[in-house]
Amino acid sequence: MLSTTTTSHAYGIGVITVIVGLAVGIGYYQMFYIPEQNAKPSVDEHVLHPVKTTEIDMIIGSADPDQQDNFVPKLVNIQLGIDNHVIWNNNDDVAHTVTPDHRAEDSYSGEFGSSGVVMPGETYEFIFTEPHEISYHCSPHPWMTGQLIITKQRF
Ligand SMILES: [Cu+2]
Repeated sequence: MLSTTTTSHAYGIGVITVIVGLAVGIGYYQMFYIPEQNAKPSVDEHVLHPVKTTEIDMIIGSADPDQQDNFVPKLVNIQLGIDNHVIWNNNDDVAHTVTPDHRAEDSYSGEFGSSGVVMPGETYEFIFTEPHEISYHCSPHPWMTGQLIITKQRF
């Protein structure tokens, strides 16, 4: 009689353990796994960590409308998985912005463009994960313009 009670008691604990385990598992799935899946599209590791960066300089004197060069290089061809991590360096002594002519959004990295000004000596960077064609400018100095053409790897 005593041994029967012990066995059924142990069985009860086993059932409760399984139920609690399932509840924790489902809870984890709903709270963490699903939101993470929905939050960001899965992007190839080579695209998230390309072998090279693309550097664009805002050269000294860019705020002068008579100066021809400002964003250097002006037109950049970028390949996903190669050099799609783009860094703008403000080498000028004036604050500039990186502002798209038309709203541009990357489904992984979000909205393209510096949120405020890029101060002298500072940088703005963005990782493109999808093909885009983007024309951009500097908000306070609209004669400063540049263009990015982002394409899939060609080979
Ligand atoms: Cu500027």
